[in-house]
Amino acid sequence: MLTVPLRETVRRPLPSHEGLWIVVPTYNEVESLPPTLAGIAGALEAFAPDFRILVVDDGSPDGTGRLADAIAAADPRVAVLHRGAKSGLGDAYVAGFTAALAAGARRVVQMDADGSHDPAALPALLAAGGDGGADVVLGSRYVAGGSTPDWSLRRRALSRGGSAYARRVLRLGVRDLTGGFKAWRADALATVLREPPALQGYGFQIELTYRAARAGLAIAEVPITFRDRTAGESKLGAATIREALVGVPALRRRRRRRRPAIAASAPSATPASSAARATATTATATAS
Ligand SMILES: Nc1nc2c(ncn2[C@@H]2O[C@H](COP(=O)(O)OP(=O)(O)O)[C@@H](O)[C@H]2O)c(=O)[nH]1
Ligand SMILES: [Mg+2]
Repeated sequence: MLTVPLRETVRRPLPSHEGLWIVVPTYNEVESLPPTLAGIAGALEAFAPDFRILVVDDGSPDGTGRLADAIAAADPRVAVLHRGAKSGLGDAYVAGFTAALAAGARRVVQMDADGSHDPAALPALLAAGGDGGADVVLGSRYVAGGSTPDWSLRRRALSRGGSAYARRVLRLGVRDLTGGFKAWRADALATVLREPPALQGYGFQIELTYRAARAGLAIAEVPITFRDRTAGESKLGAATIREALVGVPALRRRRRRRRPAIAASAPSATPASSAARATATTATATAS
């Protein structure tokens, strides 16, 4: 049994599982969470039935955390990480990723709880990665076959523009940089988490993919259909967009400043187990 190392996390042992973990962050998703969890279980039943789901809840006032506990009590494949307060999507993901890696994850999928990320795409995401496949697979709205059918032209232009901006500033070939439906090999995820990420919302999604590209990891994009949530409200608002606009150029500047240290110390590939230990240690150190 391993204990989640972050200070703001309720200290609870997370049962170890050396396999697939799906990390689902929640803030006020009481209506959306049950169908999302059921959808994940249904989609993986035939393809990868030995999975675990980690819900990372930031003390949702609407009771999402309590509901997740009730679901977890009835289903041993579901675990819940409770954080004391909402401190951003990036922080929630780092806590969830760290816990999943410490529990022995070999593959980690990140996905939203609000129904926008269709669990039916999980087999395709997983099939494109892992042994013999890419290190990180992105569910992509902006490759052939991907779509956002519920969005207005304005919303599409904003999202596409956001990805195009980050692609140009960071000189990446990836089409969908702001999405949050990704499947990671554990060692790749540990590599990008070696240092605490700087950004939280859309910027966090961009930052991790940028780090993967800089580390020389193989990135694949598979098409997804991104639907609008049907319940609850979006938590990623204008402030998150502003953070990304300012923060993305800073990612390049930060990298230029750190280049000598990175070149001297970082191997391009790290075994999963030692990388996971390094990540857990980093989280402990930064939280204390
Ligand atoms: N734990 C946690 N989850 C969050 C936070 N912000 C957003 N989320 C979750 O992250 C996912 C994506 O957020 P959402 O509001 O749907 O973003 P949008 O789709 O870009 O509007 C959803 O499952 C949210 O509940 C946060 O600060 N903490
Ligand atoms: Mg959403």
